[in-house]
Amino acid sequence: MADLRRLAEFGKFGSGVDRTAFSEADLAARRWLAGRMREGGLEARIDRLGNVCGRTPGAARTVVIGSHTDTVPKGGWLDGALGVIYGLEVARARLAAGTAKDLGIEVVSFQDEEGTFLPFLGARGFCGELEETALAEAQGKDGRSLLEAIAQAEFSGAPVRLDQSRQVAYLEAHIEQGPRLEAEGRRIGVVTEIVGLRRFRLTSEGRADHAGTTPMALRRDGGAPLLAFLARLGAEFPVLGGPDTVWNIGSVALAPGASNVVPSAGEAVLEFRDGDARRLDRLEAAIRGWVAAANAGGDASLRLAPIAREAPTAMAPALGRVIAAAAQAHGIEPLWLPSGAGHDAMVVGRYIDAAMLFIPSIGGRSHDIVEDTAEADIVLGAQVLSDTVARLARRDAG
Ligand code: HGY
Ligand code: MN
Ligand code: MN
Repeated sequence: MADLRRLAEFGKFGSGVDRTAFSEADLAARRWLAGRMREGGLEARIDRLGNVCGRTPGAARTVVIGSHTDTVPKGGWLDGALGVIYGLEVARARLAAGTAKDLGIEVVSFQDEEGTFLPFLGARGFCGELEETALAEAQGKDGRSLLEAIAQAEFSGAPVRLDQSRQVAYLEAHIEQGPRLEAEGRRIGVVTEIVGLRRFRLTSEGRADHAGTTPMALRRDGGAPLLAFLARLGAEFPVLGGPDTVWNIGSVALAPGASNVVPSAGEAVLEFRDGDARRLDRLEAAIRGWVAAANAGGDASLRLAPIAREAPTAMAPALGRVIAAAAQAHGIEPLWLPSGAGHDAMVVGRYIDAAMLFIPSIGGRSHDIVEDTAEADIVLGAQVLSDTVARLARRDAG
């Protein structure tokens, strides 16, 4: 709890934190974390991308316990931080008990899970699926390119990488960030799958003109077609989507952004998520069709550029059952549920067995400074994760 609270001081923003990837607060938090790992007896490093890894020395086989310490703007104190500090605590506990030499721990804080520059940057680098072109194209919201941010951070540790000859599993604990555990009175969740996601940048171009003198028929409004598209999305997605489809228009901007200037351009960022990849395909086909139809009329010039595309990812059922058994040993019947939020586990889980443990979020709130979880639930989650590793160690030895 002390380490979680200390981590929340980096980028503190009211009751939450603002610690977006590669911000000063994020870099300071990563350096602090590496120091805390070393103080706990782990071998720690920070790689060029900003991934922090601490490894208990000596074991031939390890479990990777990870999550992220970057946050969304004005986010909560537990999203990501919880899973990383759990990993640190489990590693220290195993070192203290002398069990870390049987099955070691690699604790990882992945960089930019939240996509300030590139969603799942660190987890992708870990899995070896980052292409230099993607790195070179990524831009942050603070005006820097990703490559500039990486260069300014000056991290130079050896790459934190997947190694299936050593790493037997990936575990990620996280707050649920939704209402289900609380509503059903359950203290532990085991994730079945992480839903798929598609995210796009929609841009439109027009021409700036005087908003008072230019007749409507002569305008090339850079905002109106974009807003019409967004209105159509709001009207048609409830019909096209399934019962669990969610969508979000998270950012909209018009340039130059003055009441008396016809917009010269517009930009929006939108995303939708569902556990069914075919449904995601249908929704994508629909919005591509709307763009084509709007542009065919000749008045609009809309462009849709993909930013992120994540397939739904199943967690390893056998590994989930180990978490469930560890919870049951505490007298807790866990709830099996899908995750509507993306997690580093959805990238790593494509390569090695991965499982996620959830603990409740008060009021289901997250991605906001009000995000919180009862301390007793935070502590219970750490115990269940620690017991999960102990069970894996017995299985590994047997
Ligand atoms: O966007 C997400 O689902 C996650 O919080 N990164
Ligand atoms: Mn998040
Ligand atoms: Mn998270």
